[in-house]
Amino acid sequence: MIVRTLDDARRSERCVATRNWESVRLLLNGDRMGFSFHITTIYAGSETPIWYKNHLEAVYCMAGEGEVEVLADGERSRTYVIRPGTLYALNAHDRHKLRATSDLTLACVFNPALHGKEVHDASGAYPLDING
Ligand code: 9YT
Repeated sequence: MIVRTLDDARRSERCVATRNWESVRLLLNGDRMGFSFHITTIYAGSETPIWYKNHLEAVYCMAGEGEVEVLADGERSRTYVIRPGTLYALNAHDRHKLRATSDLTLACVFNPALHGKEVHDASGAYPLDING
């Protein structure tokens, strides 16, 4: 069994921060669960373009408020409000923009699992394999 706390993980290498967000990666590829599990804070006022070409992600909002705009080529974009209790799943590797009105606290699951150090590349993706 694996037992970890958010506080301990936040003080460890499992915490990765960028200009727009901080993510505490509680379960990673090395844990051999088949997915990774993160508690992510998206900072108030930020807008993050994301396009997970190599991963599927499910996101559940626990606190805060914001919106996700799904950008489909050749189609009109759609915008969904995110508030506590909302789940969105990027089941089609959907290109999207994530905006936070207030700090958003999100539980995120990635398949395949992240290795640990990933940050978005110029297109908004994470690479499939990195050392970390
Ligand atoms: C919702 C989302 O994808 N935010 C970016 C960070 C990501 N959750 C991560 O790497 O943990």
